[in-house]
Amino acid sequence: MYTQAMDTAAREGHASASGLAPTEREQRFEARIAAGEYVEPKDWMPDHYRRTLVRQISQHAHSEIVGMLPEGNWITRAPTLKRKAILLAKVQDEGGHGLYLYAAAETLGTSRDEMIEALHTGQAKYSSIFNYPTLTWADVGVIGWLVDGAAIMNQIPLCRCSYGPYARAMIRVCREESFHQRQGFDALYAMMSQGTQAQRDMVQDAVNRWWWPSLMMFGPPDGESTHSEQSMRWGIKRIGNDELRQKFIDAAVEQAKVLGVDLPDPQLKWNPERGHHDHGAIDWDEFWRVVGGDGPCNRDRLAARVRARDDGAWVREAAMAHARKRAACDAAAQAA
Ligand code: FAQ
Repeated sequence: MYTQAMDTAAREGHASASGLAPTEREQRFEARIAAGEYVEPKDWMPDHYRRTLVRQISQHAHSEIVGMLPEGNWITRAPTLKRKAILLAKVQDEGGHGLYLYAAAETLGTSRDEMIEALHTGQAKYSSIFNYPTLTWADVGVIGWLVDGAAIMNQIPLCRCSYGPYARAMIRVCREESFHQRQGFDALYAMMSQGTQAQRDMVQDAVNRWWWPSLMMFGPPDGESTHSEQSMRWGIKRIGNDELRQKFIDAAVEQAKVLGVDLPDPQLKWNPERGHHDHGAIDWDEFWRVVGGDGPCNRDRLAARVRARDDGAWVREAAMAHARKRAACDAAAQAA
């Protein structure tokens, strides 16, 4: 799907061999960005642009992979065959998204092994949201409705990201995420409209627990965001953290009315002057605590990923041994 461009050193050498002074190269690069052109793997790009993309895309990939764990916890306990089949497909999709994204990041000259090592040693981040537990079946529906809903809101603008492989990966990811959001809403709607009082209470409890962490998915307020300004200038991010969060809140309020659930924010109120909903204060201390590794499930999530890699080592070794044997057989057949 992607051109693998692991030849960073050669490319830098080629660029200086072109005789252009770095500033001229940078000006050309900035002009391409300003003209809305895509940057492709073999194009010259500033190191900082490359590093910013590897950071964001790899963190995004890690989020998809770690994000399989909270819902995966419910595959064996889904209430019906239909819900189980949907959940299996969804969790598999998230794994696929992780793989497209690792492939997109690899085009920038960083191997998947390096990125996974950075995740497992705690140097790379993944979305804070996946450090919360899925206590009931309603949590699975709420992840679809709110977490995938927030992910889509954040990811639609990434389809216009200035880096071509990331933008193209996001188009496919967003199509699948909208199915994910719909299935979550549908599961909740079934419980709210046809369920028992206990089921409706379970949905409300899940919404109460996931609402605020979902708002944190958009990152810190713009004023405290380390990367937003530069990433917006480079067309990596098209819309700031605060604006996206506000769009998500406005959409979710209407959806909550259809579902018949309350959002756990007494200050949530339509403001006709702003044309948006005002909302209560987000607990940024909690956000930074979770991002820093001290959320309810951080240790479990990382331990599960490390264990999966260790347990899968024999499969990778067997696949490599099989590939070597196959290549030797093919070579022998050709020589005969
Ligand atoms: N969690 O300067 P900014 C999904 C970090 S996919 C953890 O504003 P930036 C699908 C940030 O990295 C969900 N860390 O950063 C699914 C930076 O630290 P660094 C993931 C966070 O990059 C659904 C520092 O704070 N989506 O849900 C978070 O400009 C259901 C300062 O922040 C993406 O990754 C956070 N929430 O903006 C799967 C989308 N927020 O790197 C399974 C792509 C911020 O300097 C089930 N990413 N930080 O060490 C983005 O759009 C951006 O990276 C933001 C952050 C908006 C997340």
